[in-house]
Amino acid sequence: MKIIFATGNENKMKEIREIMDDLDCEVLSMKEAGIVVNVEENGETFEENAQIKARAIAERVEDAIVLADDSGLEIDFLNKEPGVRSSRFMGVDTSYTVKNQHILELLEEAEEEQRSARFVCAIAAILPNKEEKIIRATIEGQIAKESKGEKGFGYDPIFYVPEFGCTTAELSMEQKNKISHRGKALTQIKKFIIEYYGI
Ligand code: ITT
Repeated sequence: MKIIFATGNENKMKEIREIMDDLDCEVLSMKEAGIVVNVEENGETFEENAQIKARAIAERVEDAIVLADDSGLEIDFLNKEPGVRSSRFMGVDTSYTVKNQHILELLEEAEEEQRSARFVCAIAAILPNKEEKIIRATIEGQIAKESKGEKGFGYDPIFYVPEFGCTTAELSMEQKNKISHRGKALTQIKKFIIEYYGI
């Protein structure tokens, strides 16, 4: 069985491969599957955008499970921004060093109890028979006082997880996948695929 992941984000792809590693499936990125498509993510929710991406790819393939991830960071102090616009926040070409620094400045006056935030991930799955499933998962945390850690990607250096006493950029990929929004959503999708195909 082939699984095609509808993402152009190499960092997501690394996490996804690790989570799907024990499935008896070939996991391919869009690029590896030879699919070039520019999808406009104009949905208002993570679920809608995940579905838009998955459908755009599923239209172009046969006999494969198509998965898509739409994710982002909701910061309560900023009225849940950047949310679905997380990758477009301050422009897609702006570095995360700059984006993260800007967020730290926006929250400079925020007290600890005002710094709550969460990563959200919606994964859409489309089976070869076109049956669809969408799962949402989150991880709760806080916006850190300063940027820390070199691992992960995107907003990880400013996302502090109180239970671990560090940011998600300080966790190994294995540790992050156990507790993260993406890890939790994909684990549920994996169960769905296993039940469906017995693989
Ligand atoms: P695709 O649409 O091609 O999958 P993308 O990077 O544009 O790639 P999204 O539209 O889902 O993906 O945007 C998600 C953004 O949210 C991502 O670029 C990061 O900035 C942020 N994000 C999501 N998950 C994250 C994580 O685990 N750690 C840090 N930042 C994350």
